[in-house]
Amino acid sequence: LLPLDWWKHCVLYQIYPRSFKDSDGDGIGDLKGIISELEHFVDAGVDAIWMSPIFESPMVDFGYDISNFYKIHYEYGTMEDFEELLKKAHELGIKVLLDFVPNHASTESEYFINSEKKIPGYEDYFVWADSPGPDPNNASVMRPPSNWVSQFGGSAWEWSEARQQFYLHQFAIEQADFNFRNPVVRQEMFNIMEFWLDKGADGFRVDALPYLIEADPADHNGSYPDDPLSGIIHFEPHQLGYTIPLYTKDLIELYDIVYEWREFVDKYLEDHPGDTRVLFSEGYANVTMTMLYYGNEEGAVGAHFPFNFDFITDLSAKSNARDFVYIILRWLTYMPHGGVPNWVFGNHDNNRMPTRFRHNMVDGLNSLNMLLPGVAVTYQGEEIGMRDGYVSWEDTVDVEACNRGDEDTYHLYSRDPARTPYHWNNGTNAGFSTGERTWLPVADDFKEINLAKQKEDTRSHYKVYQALTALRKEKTLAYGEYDIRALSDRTLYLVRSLPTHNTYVLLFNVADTADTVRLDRVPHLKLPATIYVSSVHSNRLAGATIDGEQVTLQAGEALV
Ligand code: TEU
Repeated sequence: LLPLDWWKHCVLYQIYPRSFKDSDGDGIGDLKGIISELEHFVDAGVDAIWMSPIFESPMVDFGYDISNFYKIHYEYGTMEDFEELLKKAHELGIKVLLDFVPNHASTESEYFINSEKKIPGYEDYFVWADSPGPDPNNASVMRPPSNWVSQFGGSAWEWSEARQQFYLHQFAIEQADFNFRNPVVRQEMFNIMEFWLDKGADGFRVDALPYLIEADPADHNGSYPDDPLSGIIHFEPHQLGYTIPLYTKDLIELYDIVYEWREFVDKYLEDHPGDTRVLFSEGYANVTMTMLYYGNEEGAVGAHFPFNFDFITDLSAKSNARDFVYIILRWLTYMPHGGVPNWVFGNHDNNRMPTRFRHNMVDGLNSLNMLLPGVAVTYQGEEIGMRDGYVSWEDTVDVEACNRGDEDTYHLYSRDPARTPYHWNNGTNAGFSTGERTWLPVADDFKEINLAKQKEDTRSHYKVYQALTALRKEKTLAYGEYDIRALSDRTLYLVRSLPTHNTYVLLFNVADTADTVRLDRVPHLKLPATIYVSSVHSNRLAGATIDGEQVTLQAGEALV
């Protein structure tokens, strides 16, 4: 068994810096806060962290609107802080990945300011387009070039008085889409990556890739083609869902750009022998388009892996064991040969894992994550089972919720509940900040659900998480075969086996009622079997043995 490169079997932890740990009492998380808690990752058994953007930003989309790609945002700290974070993390053996946001820049960036003024070299930095003329019903309003819709609601085109043209923004108005048909822009992306690789970053999570490139007017008689209407009649024009994003998302040309970036990183590594830097791509797309991020049939290589969001998009509390098995096998069978799989259960854009599923599934879902082959991804708080926080309309700050929702509907869109501060302990602001106000309210269940308490309790989600990350050091979990199947509508098994090594079996009842299953249907399971990990609410303790032909699992119970 050859040693695996670090990223192929790591536990990857997402930090949302604004909500992780505040060191200076302003109610906003920062780099010094992260530095002060680096030991947490060692204790939890995490191998690598990726941080949502920490770069200079007006914070319209909390860092995803970058005004300077080469600077640390002042609320988060300084370049010295970042260098210290990197150094200390590396000393502890933890890899550090940054968020690379290539699709767009803040309208307050030099790029955009210069482009709007048509400063030579910047004219075509963004997707600029003429208006087909004034609105017939309102002559003071210019008609947009096409019916394209922004992800955050409204038209994807915004009029610039200064330039007397529209610019494209697939996200907020303040996030202008770069023009990837411009070689100067393509070069600038290399420059940005090189800058952070030189600093020592171990790689990037690459943001919003499906939106990188749009239809070229040159292919459509010189104008931007309308996206087809979706046929769903209750959507208003310029509302998300009104159109099918045929000309704005998943365009085949975008993959060449991803392959170009991989080539760039691999070239960079030729001068750094023995080193590995990685690209993990982010994008919500169907399975075929997602798999193309790995590479194509012609042999081009892309991201080290595309994030797998299937547990977020295709499974929920309503799913049965067969749904789980189907969704897991779909990734593993569509994945190109030799690819590294990964599993994401939550992030800063979606409701938290225990809220989307059931509270009693936390340990089972973490067990599944850790026992499946490949990379286990954890969003901050999943290791202690943090649930969505309640954020009132008055406290809502997410641009998507504010644009698309109102007092009655904002909760359908708001990403704030998944972004409330981390629960360190039962003290002021859950130990997140000593400040009077935090940027988002702390969830009110922090006294029951917090790290300090779970470290003390004899049984807790955190202790289960630690046992699981420790188990991943076993060769079987890194190199073994997998076999996954539903034993009933409620219970699934996952077997990991490797000749001459221990076999590990996960039994997981995903339903909200108890289930009794026969163990003779689980391949490789030899009885009596020792329990390594059991969910917090299980009647069985780690160290106990299972004998007998059948076993009854409580709702949500999992046993390894
Ligand atoms: O999200 C990209 C993305 O695909 C969005 O559609 C996302 O799913 C949506 O906002 C969820 O409501 C990335 C970031 O993760 C997100 O936080 C940013 O807002 C977005 O890019 C723009 O940079």
